[in-house]
Amino acid sequence: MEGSKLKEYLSGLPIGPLRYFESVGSTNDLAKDWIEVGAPHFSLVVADEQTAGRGRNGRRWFTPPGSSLAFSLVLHLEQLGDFAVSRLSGLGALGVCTALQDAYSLEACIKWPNDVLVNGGKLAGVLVETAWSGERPKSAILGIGINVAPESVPPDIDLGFPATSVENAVGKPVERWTLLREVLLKLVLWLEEINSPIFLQAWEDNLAYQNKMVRLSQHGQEVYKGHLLGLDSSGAIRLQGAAGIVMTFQAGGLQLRAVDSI
Ligand code: BT5
Repeated sequence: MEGSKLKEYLSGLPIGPLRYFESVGSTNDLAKDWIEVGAPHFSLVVADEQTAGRGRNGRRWFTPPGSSLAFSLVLHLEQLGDFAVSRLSGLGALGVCTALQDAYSLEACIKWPNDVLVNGGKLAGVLVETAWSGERPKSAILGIGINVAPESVPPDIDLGFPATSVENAVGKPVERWTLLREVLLKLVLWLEEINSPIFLQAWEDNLAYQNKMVRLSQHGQEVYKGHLLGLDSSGAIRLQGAAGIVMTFQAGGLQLRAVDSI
């Protein structure tokens, strides 16, 4: 039922085939399995519920049924340009952020590298994984989770950062398949620009904490503290630390926090 409704909502979009599941471990795993047997570029896996949804570095991503968006897009790397691989988490975050801005009038922003925030709360996360063919990366899996209804927000005890949902922010019910359509439309548009300076500028313009003091940490240990200057061409973050030294960091397992919110 939901599957055929979803097909209707997504009809006419320039994307590949769709697979919809009531409940899965992780949509990224199903996308990976599908790649093994020839998933075309822009194939889409959508699930109502994930029982083993994951974030970066083995962290968990909460996707209870009936309240969230959880989906994975298959992108074949030979179809993308030179810069694309390092910009894909930016693509996911920018797609969600600009869909929320343009279709729902929300003041959404991106907490580098992969979170979308509204009113200081995280309502979406992006997980990019790679499928290999022998020694070479062949495809990317762009996994996106969005909290739509308030029930999708995990209990505080599970969180290292405040969370919210699209409905909390909008103040009324939001049809999740309409939101998915809006996000996919943005992803298609931004993917066309992914190798251009326009993309990088948009990603940078939408960053949270610009010119603010932020802290990067890994496994709870501070790695660097400085003013957030922006991004380099690969999407690495540039911070100006004490004594004016500018350092650049790739996302890896790093977590970013505004210093005054710790
Ligand atoms: C992320 O990781 O934010 C990436 C999340 C990607 C989820 C999608 S859903 C479709 C696809 N299939 C998957 O299995 N994954 C992708 P990270 O930055 O590591 O954040 C994870 C942290 O966010 C957790 O440790 C929790 O503290 C918090 N968290 C978990 N679920 C959340 C939720 N629903 N809303 C807000 N925060 C959450």
